Amino acid sequence: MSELLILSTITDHMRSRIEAAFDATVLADVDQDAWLAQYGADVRFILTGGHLGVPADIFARLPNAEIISSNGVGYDGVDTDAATARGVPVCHTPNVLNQEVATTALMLYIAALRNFEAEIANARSGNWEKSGNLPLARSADQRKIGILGLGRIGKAIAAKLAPFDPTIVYYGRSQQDVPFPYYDDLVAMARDCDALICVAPGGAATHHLIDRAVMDALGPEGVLINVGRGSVVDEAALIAALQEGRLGTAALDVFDAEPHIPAALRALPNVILTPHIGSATVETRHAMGDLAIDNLIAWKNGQPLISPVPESAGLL
Ligand code: 8YV
Repeated sequence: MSELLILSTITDHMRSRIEAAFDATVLADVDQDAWLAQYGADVRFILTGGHLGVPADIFARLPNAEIISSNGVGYDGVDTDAATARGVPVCHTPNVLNQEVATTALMLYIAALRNFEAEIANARSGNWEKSGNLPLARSADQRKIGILGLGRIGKAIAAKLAPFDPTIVYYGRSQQDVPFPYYDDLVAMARDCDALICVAPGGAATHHLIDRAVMDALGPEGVLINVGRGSVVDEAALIAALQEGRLGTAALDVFDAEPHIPAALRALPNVILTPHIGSATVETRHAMGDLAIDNLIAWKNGQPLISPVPESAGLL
C-alpha cells in the first residue's frame, strides 16, 4: 500500500514532511517491477522532477493516479498531454526560484565578461608569479543585454543586472508591457547585443531557437549565457561557433543531454560550465520542495492546487 509514489530525489526536509502527511514509497528504494505490479493501483499521487517526468511505462502502471507534482519550474519532461488525457492535473514550482536562477545568470554573466575562471586559475596555479597577468578582461558595465524568455525569471535577471547600468532588450513570442525594447527577430536582437541571456523553457516551441545564425549575429565578442534549457541551444552549432571564434564566450548551466557535457565543449577555453545549479541552494530547494509537497497536500485535502501548470487548467 502506498498512496504517494516518489520518482525524483528528495531532500531530508522533504522526506520528513512527506512522512508526516503521506504513506509514501520512493521507487528507487524498491524493486520497481515487482512493486508496481503489487502496489501500482494504490498510487493516487506522484512526485517527480521536471526533467524526469513520469515515464510512459510507469504512468501506465498507475491506473488510479490523480495528480502529478513536479519539483521544478520547468516541466518539459512531463508529458502534460498524456496526463490531461487521463484527467490528471500537473503542478510545478514557479516563483520560489526566481531570485536564485537570476543570481546564477548574473554569476555566469560576470564570470564570462571578467574572465573569472581563468583569472582564478592564474592565481591558484602560481602562473601569475611566473608569467604575469592575463590579457585584460571586458567590463560587465553598460552592456546591451538581450533576454530570451522574459518571464518571471527573466524579469528577475533584468532587475539583478540593474546596478550594472545595462540596456536590456528582449525577444519572445509577444510584446509585453515592460520598460524594455522588444525585438520580434532573435537574430536582429543578437546582432545588436553584447550578451544574450537565455532563460527560455524547453519543449518543441523553443527547440534549437539559438542556432548558428543567432551565434554568428552575437559575433566574436559576443557572450551567450544559458540558464533555461539545453535544448534551446543547438549544441553542435555552439561548439563549432566557439571553436571557430565566430562566437566569443558561452557560459552554460544547462545542456542537451544532462548530466552529459560533450568533451568538445569541455575542452574549449572560451566556455564557463556549471552543472545545472540554477536553483541549487539549501534555501531555494527547501522552498521548491515545500511547494511541491503543499500542492499534494492541498489535493489530498480537496483544496485548490496552488500552482498547476496552464495545460491542466481545463481539468480544474
Ligand atoms: C532544477 C530547474 O534543476 O526548476 C527547474 O526547472 O531546472 C531546476 O530548478 C530542477 O527543477 C530539478 O528537478
